[in-house]
Amino acid sequence: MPLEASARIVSELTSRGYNAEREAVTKLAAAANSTAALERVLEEVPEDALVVRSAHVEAALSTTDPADRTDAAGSENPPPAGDRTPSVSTGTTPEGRASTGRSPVETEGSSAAGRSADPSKRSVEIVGDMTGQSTGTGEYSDFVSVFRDRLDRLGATLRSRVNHRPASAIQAMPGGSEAAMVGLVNDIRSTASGHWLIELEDATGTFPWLVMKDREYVDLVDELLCDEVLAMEGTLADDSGIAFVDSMYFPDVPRTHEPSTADRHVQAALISDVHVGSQEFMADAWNAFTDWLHTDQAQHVEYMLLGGDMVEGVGVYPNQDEELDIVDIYEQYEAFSEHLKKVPGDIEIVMIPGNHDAVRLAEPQPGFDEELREIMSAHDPRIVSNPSTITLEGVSVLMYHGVSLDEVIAELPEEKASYDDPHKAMYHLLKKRHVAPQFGGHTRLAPEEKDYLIIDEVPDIFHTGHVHKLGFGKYHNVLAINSGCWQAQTDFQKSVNIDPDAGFAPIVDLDTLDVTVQKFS
Ligand code: D5M
Ligand code: FE
Ligand code: ZN
Repeated sequence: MPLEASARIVSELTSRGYNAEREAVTKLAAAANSTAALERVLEEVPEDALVVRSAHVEAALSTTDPADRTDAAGSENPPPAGDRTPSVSTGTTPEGRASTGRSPVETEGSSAAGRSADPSKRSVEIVGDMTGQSTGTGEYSDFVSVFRDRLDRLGATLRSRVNHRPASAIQAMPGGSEAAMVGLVNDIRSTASGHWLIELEDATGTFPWLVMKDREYVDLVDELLCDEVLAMEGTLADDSGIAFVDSMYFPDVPRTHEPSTADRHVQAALISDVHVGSQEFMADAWNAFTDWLHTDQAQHVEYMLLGGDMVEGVGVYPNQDEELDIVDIYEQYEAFSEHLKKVPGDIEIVMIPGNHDAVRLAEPQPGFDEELREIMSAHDPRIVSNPSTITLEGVSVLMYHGVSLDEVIAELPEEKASYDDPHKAMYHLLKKRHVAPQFGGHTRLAPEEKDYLIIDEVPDIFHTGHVHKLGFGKYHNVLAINSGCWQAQTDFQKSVNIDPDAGFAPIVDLDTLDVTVQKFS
């Protein structure tokens, strides 16, 4: 397909307020007089339509002069109408759709350009979304509940692995006994002699565990974060006031985890941190990306996941206003929505908010409110909470914006977590089975009755953004992928030497979980 023509069509449609399906654009681009065809479509498209679909183009072209029809139709052997891939709706509602009560996407015949996308095969299921579930009032009792829930649920697997006792019972055991405890890390201190004292807390109290500097486990101490849940096993000192650690256990992902894959070759673009409204938003790179999505090379990309920071927001960081291109938050979302319209209308979009978005900052962050959903409605994205778990054709994806990664990177040694290898920082979150273990640092937590930040089920893909660095790898067969961004280096980032990976789109094959990276900058 002539990319230039389709890019022009997409931008024309967008400027008139329409989102378009790839097939619709392909058909328009292939028309002998695509400008006239476009005008015709715009005249005929129903008034309430937000998306220009292939059927609209077909209808408009069929009523025009044959010269305006597609080149294929004018060629020597036009395919008889009956031989085309039928433009059908199968009548069956794909599973995921049924569960969300939305109507199935209109299905279209395959295009002249040979698009193989069959919308009836698509399925998006939203498994975890806490939007509308928030019960937290910010009272002290909520903090007690959320940590109790964390210890109960994350401790469950650990309790089956060690012969654990509550803190209060351990204090009463005779010196020299073997003991084990499941608890939240309350404090981590080094002792004068270079050993490590880790205080674990459970519902009955706290107990100190000593990791000797010459033990093999000492290497694990530098990856511990306050408030994470783990189990320790060891021997009580003579006075039973402390225990010497022999082993540590983490909730972790089993090494045997076997990820699910899609039954057909289909791809998802995993991106984040668009930052529309910032002077550094890279409109050219974004346009190159959305133009690419309209090409045959991207024909298998049927899903797009957006991991937060759609817009730059206002008042997120000190002096941020000096680098704003759009100062009004609603106008930022309107501009973002225009950019989203350039994404082919037949790509399913799922998005979560980030720390620059106009939702509460404390995590879990509910999905956007009605007013913002309305602004972004043209492409009809599914808007869910940060974090959320979704399933794409059987492949489960845990989406989390990633603010806690700053913390993991700050607290852990360079070789275990760094901005250059953001996926390695993600591995630690998987090992802790929690997206934001540490309370009271960078990451703000909203106490709820339930801990929505626990990684309950092992995902097949873990998708984050936030640190503006591209990186991916596998941890116990889970694909961890951090998306990079669409914002060039800001003054702040320059001052702290953050060199963002901007203008990249990692594309995941859902049938193999292989990743390819497309560069647009
Ligand atoms: O965050 C992008 C990355 O840059 C993330 O790692 C945090 C860091 N960052 C950016 N600006 C600041 C300020 N002002 N203070 C601390 N850390 C910052 P993003 O969420 O896109 O701003
Ligand atoms: Fe960001
Ligand atoms: Zn962010």
